[in-house]
Amino acid sequence: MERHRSWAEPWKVKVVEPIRMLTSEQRQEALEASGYNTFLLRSEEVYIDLLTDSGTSAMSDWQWAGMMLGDEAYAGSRNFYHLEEAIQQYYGYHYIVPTHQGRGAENLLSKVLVRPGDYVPGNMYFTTTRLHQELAGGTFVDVIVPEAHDPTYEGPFKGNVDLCALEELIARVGAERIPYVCVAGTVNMAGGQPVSMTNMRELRELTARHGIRVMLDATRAVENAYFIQQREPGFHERSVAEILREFCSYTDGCTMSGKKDALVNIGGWLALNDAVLYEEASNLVVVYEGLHTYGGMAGRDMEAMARGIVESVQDDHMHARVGQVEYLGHKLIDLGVPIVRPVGGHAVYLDAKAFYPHMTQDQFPAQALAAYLYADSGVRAMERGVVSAGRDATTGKHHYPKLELVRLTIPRRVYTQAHMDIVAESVAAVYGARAGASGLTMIHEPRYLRFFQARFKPLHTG
Ligand code: P61
Repeated sequence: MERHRSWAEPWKVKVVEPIRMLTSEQRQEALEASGYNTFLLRSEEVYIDLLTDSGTSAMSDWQWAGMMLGDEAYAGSRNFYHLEEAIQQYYGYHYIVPTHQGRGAENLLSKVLVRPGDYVPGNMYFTTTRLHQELAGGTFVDVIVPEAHDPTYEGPFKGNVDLCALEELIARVGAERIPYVCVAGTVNMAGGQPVSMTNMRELRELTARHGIRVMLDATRAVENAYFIQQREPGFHERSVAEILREFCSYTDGCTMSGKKDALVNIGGWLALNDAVLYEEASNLVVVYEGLHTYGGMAGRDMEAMARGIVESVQDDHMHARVGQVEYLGHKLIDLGVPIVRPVGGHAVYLDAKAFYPHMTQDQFPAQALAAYLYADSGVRAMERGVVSAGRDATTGKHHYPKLELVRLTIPRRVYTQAHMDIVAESVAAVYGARAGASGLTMIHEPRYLRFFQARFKPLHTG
């Protein structure tokens, strides 16, 4: 492609789904009925849905065609073997255990490897990942580079593992208490920030010296590979597919939510290179998910995911996908709105602390900001701050993350540039009205993953 020209998505639209914006009064009512939690809105009440990129992508005609080729046999479906081949070819792992989605794989991995009293270092927590580690008796330890916690710092690889912090942990607790290092690329809670290939190579070298495994959260590893291609010296001429293969080669297995990179509405997997661990996981999967050749998915779902993997590693797809996120991010930067820098792979993250410096974190500024945004335009976003961080498993106190963010998550191949413009206008309007904004108080707090179902009310009305 000629670099000086504008670029566009490498597809055209074949099927459309109507959307509509409710009136301002209706949106206010919906917000109250949902306890100021965007997870509790009905999707029909939403105009532009940027809650998540999980399971919300548009499938291609080739994927839909594959849905008609579902082999719905209970055991040994041909679609499982297609999926297995695609994962082996593009990610490079030997053994595949299918699961209904990412957390199913996290459950299996934690049950197989984490023992009470263990420590699981990771490049920033992720909600479901950490919970499964804790439920298995482990303690998560954050070993991401410190700049990941600074929304204004413009580093190319803010998802990197802090190798010194990891060395210190190993020295403190002993390698035998660390079943694996959990590396996510990109890092969701840090703003969709990538990990460099250099960091992965060094991590591999360090952990090999101590006999510690590395497990990848591969949910957005293709987006991570795209950033390596764009930002890391020596990778510009290599394809996203090649980079992904090398990246995974420094790890011993992965958990995967196919609902993101792999362009499907449901599905996931656990991949392992070790035959003994695989034996155990493929036995456990029949307890929690389904037989080891479907793991909770229909045959057609596995076919769609096998095809989605092939499409996801195409350079032009990734260019358009991340390009759209960057388009929205740079538009907001130009409007003077504080966002996490640099712009991430799957979402633009608003810095709620910078929006509302007059609120304490106990007033849930990001939760409030997501509510104001919905009230303004029907755009649905997600809180990624103190509510998402939950409580410390031992002390029971709130975690107070440095990042108090609202995530505007872009589904793949779903919205147009015009939708992004509408979103930017609405965010700018909410930013303009920031001085008059007030916080929330939590009136219902579920025990696990509270952010999904918690309810709030305004601290002040009017
Ligand atoms: C998301 F608010 N992500 O970003 P599952 N690892 C990673 C993920 O991003 C991920 C999973 C594992 C979602 C859905 C979601 O706190 C939340 O297929 C890096 O969702 O089980 C999921 O994969 C788990 C939203 C999950 C959340 C947890 O929107």
